Amino acid sequence: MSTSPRKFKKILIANRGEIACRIIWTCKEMGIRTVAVHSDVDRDSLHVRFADEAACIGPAPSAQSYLNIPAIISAAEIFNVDAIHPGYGFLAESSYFAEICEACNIKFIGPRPEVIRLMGDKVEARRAMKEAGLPVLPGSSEPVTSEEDGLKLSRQLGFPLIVKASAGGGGRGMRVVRSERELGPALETASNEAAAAFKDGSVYIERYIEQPRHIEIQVLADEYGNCIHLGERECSIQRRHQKLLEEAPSSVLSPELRQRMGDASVAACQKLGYSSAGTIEFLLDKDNNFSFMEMNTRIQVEHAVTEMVTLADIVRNQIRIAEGEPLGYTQDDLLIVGHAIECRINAENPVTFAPSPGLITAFNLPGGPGVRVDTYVYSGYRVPPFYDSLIAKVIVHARTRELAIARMKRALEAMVVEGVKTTIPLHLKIMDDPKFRAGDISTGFMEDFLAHNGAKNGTKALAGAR
Ligand code: MV4
Repeated sequence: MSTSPRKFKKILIANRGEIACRIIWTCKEMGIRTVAVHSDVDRDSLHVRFADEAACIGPAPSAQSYLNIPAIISAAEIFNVDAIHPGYGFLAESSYFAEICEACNIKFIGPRPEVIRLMGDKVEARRAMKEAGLPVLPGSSEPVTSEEDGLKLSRQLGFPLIVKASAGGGGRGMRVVRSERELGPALETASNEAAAAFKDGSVYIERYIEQPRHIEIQVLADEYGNCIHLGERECSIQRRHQKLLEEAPSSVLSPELRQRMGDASVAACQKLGYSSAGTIEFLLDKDNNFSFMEMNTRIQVEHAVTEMVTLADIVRNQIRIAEGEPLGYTQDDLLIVGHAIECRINAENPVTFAPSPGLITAFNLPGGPGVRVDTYVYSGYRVPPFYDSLIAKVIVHARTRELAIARMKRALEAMVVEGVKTTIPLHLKIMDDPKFRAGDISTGFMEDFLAHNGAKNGTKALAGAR
């Protein structure tokens, strides 16, 4: 293996919030200096205080700050950084931004721009992953451009089907179709939604899986073709395509199925020439058949549960890989120990999910054995209304799932956030839910849960939870 041609002395973090802090923590441990960038309203965020240097890159709206490529590159040039870590969201999956970094001789901490672009086009990603040996759901190999083409395809596939936006992801521009007469209108509305949201109205069709589980495999790949997986995350508990809590490992994956999904993911990444951390999302049907859904080419919010059960530092690995270091260990070096759960603490009304920005008047973090909190807020901090409402992640690790649930309950009970509403009461209710406790979950879980505990029926149960 060749020795490292690059060594980073200074990294700019092109992000905000808890993930910016998370990246800075690892940089400190690695002896790498950090540059924070921030908008006008983020001056008092912890990522600005923790970084060695900081630059204001624009006003509050992210289009003028955290998405402002010229301002970010200018800061990178002025502070003379070696690399940029994009975090998640914002520019993390912009192949254009990755290309600009490259052109400016600043290392983008992530995969090659071509791979980011490929995975951003869901029709192309399906094709590439199928070719690379991953099971994909029966469906179209090209965008569907007419009702006629759609009907032809539906006669091969049968119903139900799903129409998805090729430029989509995260659930926008999707329509489930249960009969021939629904197909035309579904193609039309999905395409219009996609055109409005992504400036690209291309849509495609797949067989629809009812109540699947969302299981994703974390991979790490270096620039020399070495690749390993760090097992799976169970991400089925979400509402409107926003994940609420994640776990590792999944209670339904046998060691044998984990190995099959992991090995297939690793082989696919090697065929793609993937490098850096990445996540392959799968749908798991009732019979535990897995199918490729999407690949995320960034670090994810929920990476922490994988870190807990593997003892890996995923950010550190991303940085080492970007420096040109070989991975340095193999699949056999990896052990998955115990069970981890992450609850996303959002500044939101736990019943209506309406954002609840404002001044945090009191804040206490839980601690004790097996508890990790990733956050960027503190008592006296004002949560701005301009960005994502995630203010903290509470992650617990314990020997078993049952112990992890007990640990999460006592951690959430010890956590104090006053001044803004949070999703803590919702998570406490989920921890007590019999189906959740039995591991009986799917992507339909939250809908059922909210029908019993949510705005319509159980408002009091949730509102009174604290
Ligand atoms: C599906 C599906 C069932 N069958 N595709 C939702 C987000 C986007 N990434 C893809 N999604 C889905 N695709 C087929 N062929 C069900 C979903 C889906 C879903 C997936 C993961 C987590 C939560 C979900 C909630 C509703 C629908």
